[in-house]
Amino acid sequence: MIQNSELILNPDGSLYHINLKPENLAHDIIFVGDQERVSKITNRFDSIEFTTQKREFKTQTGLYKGKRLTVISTGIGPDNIDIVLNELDALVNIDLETRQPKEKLTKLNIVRIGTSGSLQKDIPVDSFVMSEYAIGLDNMLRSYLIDEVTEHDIEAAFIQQTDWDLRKGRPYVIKSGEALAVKIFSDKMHKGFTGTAGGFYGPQGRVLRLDIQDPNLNTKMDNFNFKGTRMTNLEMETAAIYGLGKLLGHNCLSLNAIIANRATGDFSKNPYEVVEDLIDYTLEKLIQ
Ligand code: R1P
Repeated sequence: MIQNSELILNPDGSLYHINLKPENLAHDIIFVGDQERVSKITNRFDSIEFTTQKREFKTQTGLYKGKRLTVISTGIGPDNIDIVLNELDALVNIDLETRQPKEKLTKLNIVRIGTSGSLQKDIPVDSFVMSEYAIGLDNMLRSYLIDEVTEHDIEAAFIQQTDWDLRKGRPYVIKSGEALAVKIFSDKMHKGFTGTAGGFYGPQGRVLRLDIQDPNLNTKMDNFNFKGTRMTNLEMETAAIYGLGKLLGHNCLSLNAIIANRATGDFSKNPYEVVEDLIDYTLEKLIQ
């Protein structure tokens, strides 16, 4: 039995941070970072059956062209992904009455619709990237037993090519699940190798007033190449979603609208429009 201190429920029986009960959740789920993006997606729904919000975690469940979907905002960063994915998994794979894991695994389909900065000139602003691989530079996943789900060769090449200082922790590489990638990929997207940073400024090489540990890290990441695979973009959630999703047995895929290009210095003239386009694209793919 999982103790009350470990699996925390609110007085109404919902999960502690996400405020959801099992009946509030569809098994096809869209993650967004920004809580304002939830209604941008559900505005397109035929109907909304449920809405809740606690802190940055806003959730709406409803029907889009007859398909039941849940949209949830995770806020920023891998630490929030740890909360959201564990609590969503508990909703379907732990009996909240007996506090025991269920015998039969329920797999969730989870697609992130995010925003990101490109590292490569030929992946311009206003394009879409589907992360085929993600590299976590953040350490969150290393609290779990991850050796079975990580890509050791790419990890080792990254550490060697970027001269990565292991005092910052050991980066981990995770491949996306096949099932959703096959369903959602098209020639409208770039396949990507996405870096997930544990912060926005120093961890992504931005210098404001503080010197950073490796001022050349971004150039090294731009030039990283493993058997033709280049790093395409940087954001703050994908590797954590892929890692926890694999460990817990869910199908996860991360899509990013490119709103900045760190190689050219460009920023999208209309970042909202490219996100709207990615929302339309993803919803149509999900109902096929
Ligand atoms: C940083 O501004 C945030 O934007 C990106 C990063 O991953 C980080 O969460 O994604 P979202 O727009 O999905 O939040």
